[in-house]
Amino acid sequence: MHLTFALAVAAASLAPTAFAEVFSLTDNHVGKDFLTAFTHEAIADPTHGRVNYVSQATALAKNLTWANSNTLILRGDYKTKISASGPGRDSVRIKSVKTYDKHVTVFDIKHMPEGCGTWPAAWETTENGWPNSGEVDIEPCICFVSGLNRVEGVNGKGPNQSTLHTNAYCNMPASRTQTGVAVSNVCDVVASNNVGCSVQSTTPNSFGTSFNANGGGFYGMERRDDLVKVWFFPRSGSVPNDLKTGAKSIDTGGWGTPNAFFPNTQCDIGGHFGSNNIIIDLTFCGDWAGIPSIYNGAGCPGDCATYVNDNPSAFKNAYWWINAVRVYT
Ligand SMILES: *[C@@H]1O[C@H](CO)[C@@H](O)[C@H](O)[C@H]1NC(C)=O
Ligand SMILES: CC(=O)N[C@H]1CO[C@H](CO)[C@@H](O)[C@@H]1O
Repeated sequence: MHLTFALAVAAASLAPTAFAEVFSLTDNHVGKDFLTAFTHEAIADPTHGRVNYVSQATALAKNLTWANSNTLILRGDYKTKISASGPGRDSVRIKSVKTYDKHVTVFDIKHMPEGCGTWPAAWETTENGWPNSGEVDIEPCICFVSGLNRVEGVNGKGPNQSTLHTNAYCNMPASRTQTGVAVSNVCDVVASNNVGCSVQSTTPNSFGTSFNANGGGFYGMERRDDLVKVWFFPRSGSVPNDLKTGAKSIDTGGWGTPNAFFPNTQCDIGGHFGSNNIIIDLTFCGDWAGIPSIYNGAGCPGDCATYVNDNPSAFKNAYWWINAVRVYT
């Protein structure tokens, strides 16, 4: 290409937004499509929750997974009292068959699991033979919907947050352009005692009961070799049109300042994350939501595992209602 022409084209394409990042729709997961494009992982929960992840056949038979042409529901059991000696409450964890490197994932979610002890998450990781290899207990994670359900009206911080979990040598700069508030800037799970580098959303209605009451919303996550960005848009607010409508092509340059921005200034993002699967799950208690100071600090009663075992009806609203998961590359 002639240099002057190339510069002119570059200048023209830069005109509408200074940092246009255009991606094309590759996978549009809606309704029954999830039953073939994702697998149910009937595994022991690596985060040690009070959960019994079941197979797809069991999930369909027990109506924990339900899909029609435009809706996917994933839920925890809310009918059965659980024996304290068993593995935990039945629930589901699904994983995309395909893996992705540079891409944008859009979640259109109408409802997420709520209630004390629930720990819902939508995230991406490279399982890499894990957990069967038995060696790796670190999941390098881009967790973009993850949080703690609190009792309405309980004071305190989030934590409704986006987090990177990595192996060694990955830090985030203290100052960066994002609307959320950085909680920790050390992404290495060993150095951060399994916390990772998380950014708490300051957008109201981004999680739990208030998210659900508001009709849910849209999460977008852009991953490139040099950065990860996460946006959240409440359904009732102003939502970028391409993201909202499932357009064939999207431009994250038009989505404004992200909630969370993870640059590569002190972290080789491309080197830390491989080809990722998308995972959606619902666990109970476990390594984070079950920590007594966190569980009780959220206004939840007694001991998390006992509460989950003994109170099935408390989990009636412990379900995901997913309109779509779209992947752009
Ligand atoms: C299964 O779950 C779906 C979605 O929540 C619900 O509409 C349906 O009534 C349930 N079916 C049965 C038999 O409970
Ligand atoms: C729904 C919810 O819990 N939102 C909270 C997310 O975290 C911020 C603090 O950063 C709170 O202000 C929100 O209320």
